[in-house]
Amino acid sequence: MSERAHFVVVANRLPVDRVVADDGTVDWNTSPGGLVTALEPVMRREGGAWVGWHGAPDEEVQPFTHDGYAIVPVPLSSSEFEEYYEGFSNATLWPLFHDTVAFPEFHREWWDAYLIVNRRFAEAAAEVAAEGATVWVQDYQLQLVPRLLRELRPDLKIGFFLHIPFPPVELFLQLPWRRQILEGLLGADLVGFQVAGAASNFLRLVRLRTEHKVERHHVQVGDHVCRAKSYPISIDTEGFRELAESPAAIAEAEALLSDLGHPKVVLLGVDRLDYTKGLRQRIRAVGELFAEGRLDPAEVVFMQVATPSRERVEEYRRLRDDIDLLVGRINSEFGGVGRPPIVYRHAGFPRQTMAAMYRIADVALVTPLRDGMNLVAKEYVACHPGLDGALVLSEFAGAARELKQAYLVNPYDINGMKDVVMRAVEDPPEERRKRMRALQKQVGTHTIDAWADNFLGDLKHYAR
Ligand code: ADQ
Repeated sequence: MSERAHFVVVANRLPVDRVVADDGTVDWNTSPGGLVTALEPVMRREGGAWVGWHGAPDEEVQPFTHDGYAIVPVPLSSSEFEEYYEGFSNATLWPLFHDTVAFPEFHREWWDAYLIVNRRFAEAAAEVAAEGATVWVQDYQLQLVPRLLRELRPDLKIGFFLHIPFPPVELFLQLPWRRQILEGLLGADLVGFQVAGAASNFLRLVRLRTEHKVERHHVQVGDHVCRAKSYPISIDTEGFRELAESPAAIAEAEALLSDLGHPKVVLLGVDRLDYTKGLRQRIRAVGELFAEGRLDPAEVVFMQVATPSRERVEEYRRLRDDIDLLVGRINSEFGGVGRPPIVYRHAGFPRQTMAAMYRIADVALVTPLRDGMNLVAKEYVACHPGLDGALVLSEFAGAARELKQAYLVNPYDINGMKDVVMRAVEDPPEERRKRMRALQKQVGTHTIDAWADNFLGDLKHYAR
């Protein structure tokens, strides 16, 4: 690739998936997702490049152009995939940054791989970025990149956004490589977090554990200033709304309702199958409501869909088995002869099917134990422009900071959660509509485009 890019995104994964046709020809499809949709217009406008892994270990793929911007694949070996991605990213950082809801594992070889891979990403970005370009690094897999990149290319404007929570000081300090991670992030001109509390956790750590001078949200790092602020991510609200109102989604919703036997009440859970999402607690709570007769299995169905995720990591395998067991037990005890009270699918679905499911759900149960933001909560709201529907939302999701009129729950408090679910089911329509109206307003005005514009606007302003 001869031309250099003025806007570079660096993320663990590329925004494209490889598809091989029957005749062997290779093509790349844009992977669905809000981030890609939001950043593509900026990419095209500014002559962009996306640096990331293409998803196949032990394979080199040459850079190419896709939809008007450059795709720059970074190779990973199988052992790097195991140690940098499954290991350090997903079995050390992920649980540690989510309040240690699972036990984080610390292995020195994993750290070594994390460092090597972060350096490779930084080098790839340094090579493709034009003089003075803006580079936006994404997420916990690449926290060392800002500093490594600044060392290579001090002319760049470097932004970083963390999609997951940033833990409180007491937990972060467990990390043997805590100092390197902090310095890695401080290489950026702007570090964005989902919520204000995460930015203050970070600043508090910088104050306690480094010698850099901190003043409000500024840190003086050598001759540059790093700022830490919150930028709550959102969704393509209008896109979801239109999809949910489309004839195809409406038809799909009706077919779904008929498959379910036209229940009076549909409860819905939609998650990646991850132990942070609070599935065990949620299923137990709903199971008890069925057991106690507070929900009638003849009238109420709980539909839970869970996308397969990180299936080679031990904790995730255990979770999958636990959920299968829990759902099976409840269904065998409380089901009639017709459909079971819990309809559970371990699968991913196309966006239109998601919109159909959101549409028919009278109550969405979004009850993570800890979540950076949680987009499902916002997608559900976007799909209820008619103001029907009710959102039960964990206090521990970043989204709870904005969606204050949801039915908020503490997912660790099973009895409390059961009462709130019942309230969401039984509240008079006016109360439900009042809440949904407020949620609609929030999600309607705070979209993913606004999120990207705010972050990039601030980055350009600060990094002059
Ligand atoms: P995730 O942990 O993946 O994201 P979330 O924000 O809920 O969590 O996003 C999940 C996405 O996957 C949603 O867009 C949802 O529609 C989709 N999805 C879930 N189950 C699905 C299924 N069965 N079929 C198809 N699609 C499904 C991380 C952080 C979050 C943060 C986001 C964005 O953990 O806290 O909100 O990044 O920053």
